[in-house]
Amino acid sequence: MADQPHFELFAFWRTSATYRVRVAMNLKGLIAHERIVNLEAGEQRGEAFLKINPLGAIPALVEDGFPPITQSLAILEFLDETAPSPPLLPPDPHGRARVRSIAAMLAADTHPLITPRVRRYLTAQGFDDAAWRAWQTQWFSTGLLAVEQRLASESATGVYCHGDAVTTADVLLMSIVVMTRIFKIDVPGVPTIDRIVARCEAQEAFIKADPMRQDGAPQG
Ligand SMILES: N[C@@H](CCC(=O)N[C@@H](CS)C(=O)NCC(=O)O)C(=O)O
Repeated sequence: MADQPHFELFAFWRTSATYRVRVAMNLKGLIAHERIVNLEAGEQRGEAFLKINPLGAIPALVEDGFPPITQSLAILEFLDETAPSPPLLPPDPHGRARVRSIAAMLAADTHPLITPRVRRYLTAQGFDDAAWRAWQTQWFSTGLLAVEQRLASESATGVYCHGDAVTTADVLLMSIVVMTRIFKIDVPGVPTIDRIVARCEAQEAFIKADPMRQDGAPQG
């Protein structure tokens, strides 16, 4: 796209929060030059990156001439305001509140518990691989089962999490589901989520954002 702003996205192949930005940009036909922050090498804690985000977490989106935007939900809202088509939020306040609420269940109450910084802390407290795996299973399941309960029971659920168009809630849902796959964590008993995921993952914007298709992902 010739007349879009020049964006740099601080990213890593496997991250849930970066995946959200990749999907949103794909949906809106935007591109970003990716700057790799290797989480496995601890680059998020290096002096250079801490100037971008003192929390030491990606993504960060930088538009030429502006300060970095951190926090994937803030980035999604920024993209939605500056490139409104297709919208990621419904037109009505009640619908927007519902989508933001479902998104926050995953972005605020699920994902932070399974980040590398939490793993590092728990490992230092004596967690071994099995304990970490049980921890991941616990928090992925808690978040996804709660979202399933809402999606299965609320009339606003449609083909997607909210009605029949992709919203931020679907982007967040997929960002958690792709992580369960990478970590091989099974969360059974989520038929509504399974149906929505099948719909999303048939779309180019989600396919292109698949972590396994990003630079640096393991091959084969
Ligand atoms: N709430 C933040 C979460 C950012 C975050 O935790 N990113 C992870 C990757 S998905 C990260 O960079 N973690 C580095 C670490 O935990 O050391 C957002 O939505 O952007």
